[in-house]
Amino acid sequence: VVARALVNGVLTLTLNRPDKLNAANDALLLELTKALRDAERDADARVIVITGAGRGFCAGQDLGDVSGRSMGFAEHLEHTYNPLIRKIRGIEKPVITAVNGVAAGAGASLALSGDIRLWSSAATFIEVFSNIALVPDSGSTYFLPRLVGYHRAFELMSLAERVNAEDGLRLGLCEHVFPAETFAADVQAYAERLATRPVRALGLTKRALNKALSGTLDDALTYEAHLQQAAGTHAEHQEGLQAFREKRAPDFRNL
Ligand code: LHQ
Repeated sequence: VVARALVNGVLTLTLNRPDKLNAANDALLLELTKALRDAERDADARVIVITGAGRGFCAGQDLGDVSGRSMGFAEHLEHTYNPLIRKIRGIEKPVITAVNGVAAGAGASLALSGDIRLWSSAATFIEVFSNIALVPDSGSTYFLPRLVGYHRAFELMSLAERVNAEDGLRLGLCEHVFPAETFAADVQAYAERLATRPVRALGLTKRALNKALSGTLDDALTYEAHLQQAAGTHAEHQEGLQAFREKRAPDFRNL
C-alpha cells in the first residue's frame, strides 16, 4: 500500500489506496513508518517525498477499517499515527510532503508534518475531525496554530471548511503550489535540487529547528553550538569551504 521509487537521490513514497483517497489503515501507516526507518539508513535516499496516488493525498483514517478499534483510540494513535509523525520530524533528512489532492483529518496533519510542503493546484486541506466529533490528532494541534495562529486554527478545526491551494499558500500551509498537470515532475525537480544540498547538515538543521520550537533562546544557542561541532567536523563542511575557495559549485554527494 506504499510504493517506493528512488531516482537521483530522491526517495518517493506513494500512498497507494487511490479508490479511498488513500485513507489510512494500520498497514499503510506501519508500512510508511517502516519505509522511513529504512530510508534513514540508506545513504542513496538523500531527500524523501511523501505523496498520494490518484486524486487524493490522504483522507485520514479509513473509516471503513475498524482493525485498530479493539485497542481504544489513544492506544491506536500511539501504535500507528504517532510513531509516523515522530519519525517524519525526527529523521535527519529533508522530508517533502507533496500534496497532490485532498488532505483530510490525519491526512491534513500528515500534509503539515513535512519539512517542505509542496501542493498541487488541485490540493485541498480539511481539518475534518469535528465532522465526526473528534479532536484533531497526529500533530494538527501542534502544527496548525504555529502556522496560522490560535484563532484561525480553531476556526478551521471548528467549521471543517475545505481550504483550496490558493488559500493554503496564503495561510502558510505550504511553501509552493505547482500546476496539477505538471505536479509530479515539478516536485521531482524541486526534490532533486534539494538533494544536491548538504543533506547531513540539513538533518542537523532540522534537529535544531525542532528543538528550538519548544525551547528558550538560551537552549537554542547551546544546542546550535553542539550541532555546529558535529557539522563543522564533517566532510560536507570541508567540501563547502574548498568549493568556495576554488570558486566552483560544491559536490556534496557521496560524502
Ligand atoms: C473514504 C474516506 C475515509 C474511508 C473518503 N475512509 N473511505 C485516528 C485514529 C482513530 C480513529 C479515528 O481517526 C483518526 C484520525 C482521523 O483521520 S479522523 C478523520 C477521518 N477522515 C474523515 O473523516 C474524512 C472522510 N472523508 C471526507 O470527508 C471526504 O471523503 C473528503 C473531504 C476527504 C473528500 O471528499 P470528496 O472529494 O467529495 O470525495 P468522496 O467523499 O466522494 O470520497 C471518494 C471515495 O473515497 C468515497 O468512496 P466511494 O466508494 O463512494 O467512491 C469515499 O467513501 C472514500 N473515502 N474518505 N476516511
